[in-house]
Amino acid sequence: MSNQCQLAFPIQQQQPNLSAGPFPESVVVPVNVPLQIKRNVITDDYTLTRQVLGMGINGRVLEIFNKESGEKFAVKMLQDCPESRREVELHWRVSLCPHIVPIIDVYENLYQSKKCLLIIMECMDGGELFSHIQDRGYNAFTEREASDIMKSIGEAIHFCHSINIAHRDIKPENLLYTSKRQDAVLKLTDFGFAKEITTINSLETPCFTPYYVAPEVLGPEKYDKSCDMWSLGVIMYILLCGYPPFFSNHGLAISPGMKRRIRNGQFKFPDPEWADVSEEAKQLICHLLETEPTQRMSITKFKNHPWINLSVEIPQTPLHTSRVLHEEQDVWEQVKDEMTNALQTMRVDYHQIQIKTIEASTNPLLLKRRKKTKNSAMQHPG
Ligand code: I85
Repeated sequence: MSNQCQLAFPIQQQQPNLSAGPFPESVVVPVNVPLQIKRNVITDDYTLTRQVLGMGINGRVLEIFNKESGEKFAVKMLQDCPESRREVELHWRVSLCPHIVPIIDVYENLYQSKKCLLIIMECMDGGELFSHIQDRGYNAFTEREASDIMKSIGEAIHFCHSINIAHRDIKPENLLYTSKRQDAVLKLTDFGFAKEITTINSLETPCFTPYYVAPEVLGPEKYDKSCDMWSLGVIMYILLCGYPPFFSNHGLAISPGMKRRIRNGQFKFPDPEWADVSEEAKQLICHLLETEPTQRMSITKFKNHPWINLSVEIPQTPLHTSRVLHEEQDVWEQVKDEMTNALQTMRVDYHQIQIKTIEASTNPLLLKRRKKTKNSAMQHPG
C-alpha cells in the first residue's frame, strides 16, 4: 500500500478564517491508490485457520496467517455480488485512516464453485471497545479517557465524511482495539452498510446554488451522515455511564415505547452515574442526539467542540462505566441488538423523510420574499 498521493480538501485556496466561508476547515485526507483485486488462490499466500473472530450479517471473519512473514491477519469472506464489491471499494478508500481497520489485500476466489471476495485486514487483537472498558478496574475509567476514545471515533467518521462516505453502522461491535496493551489503537470496521453520497447531494459544494434542482435529487441522501453522528451520541452516552440513553422496557428488541423516546429525543442524565460528569460532555451529547437530523451536529463541529479539541481541561473524574457494564453484563447483548435495530430503522426512515412543505422551508430566498410581502402588506393595509 502506498500513501504518496495527497489530496487537499478544499481544492480551492485554504481559508484561514475558521468562521467564514462554506469550508470551515481545511482538511488533508490521504487518497488511496486504486484497489487491485488478486485472482490467485488465497492459500498461495496465507494459511487459513478455523478460528472464527466474528460473524457479520453477510460473512464471517476468520484468523489467518501470512505464509511468508508468519504474521496474523483477519479475513472477511463475502459472496461476490455488487453489494460486497461496494463494501470493498468504500472500505479501501478509507483504509489509510489511522482509526479505521485497514484492508491489506482482497482476493477473488472460487469457493465450493461460488465466486467469493476475501478481504484481508489487520487483525484487531484487542477485541471490542466496551469489553476493554469492562475489564478495567472499577472507577479506573475517567472522563478524560472517554474524551480520548470519542476523539478517535470522531477521526474515523471525519475521514469518511470528508470524502463523502457515510458508514451508517457505527455501533459497539464495530469498534475494535489493535491489542490488549495500554497503547492499543481503537479502529472502526465493517463497511457493509456504507454509502457514497454523490456530489450533487452533498450540498456543501459551493459551486452552484441548488435552488432549482429537483427535490428528490436532494432529498434523502442528506441524512446519511447525520446517522453516524447519532451513533456517536449513543456511544458517548454509554461511555460515560455504562448504559444506553434509550432502552426498551420489555426486553423486546425495539419496542414502540423505545421508538417514541428515540423520535422525541427523550433521555435523561440520571444520578448517581451522571452526577459528576461535566456540563460540556452533557451538552455535546444533546447536540449529537438532536432528533431533527438537519439540526444535528456535524462532524466538523464535533471536532471543534471544547470537550473533543481539549481547549478545556477534561476532568479526570472516575466514571461508573466499568462497574455498570460489569453489573449489567447479561443485558449487554440486548443493548447491542437494540442499537442494531435502531440503526436499521434509521437507514430506512431517513429515506422516507418527507420533503419540507413550503411553509416549513427556511430557504433564504423564500424568507426574504416573505419579509418583502409582509412589509408591503403593512404599507398598504386592506
Ligand atoms: N479481530 N461486528 C461484529 C475482527 N480483526 N470483525 C465484525 N464485520 C466486520 C464481527 C462481528 C464486526 O467487517 C468484524 C468485521 C471485521 C472484524 C475484525 C477485523 C479484524 C478482528 C463483522 C477480532 C479479534 C481478534 C483476536 C482476539 C479478539 C478479537 O475480532 C478478542 F479479543 F475478542 F478475543
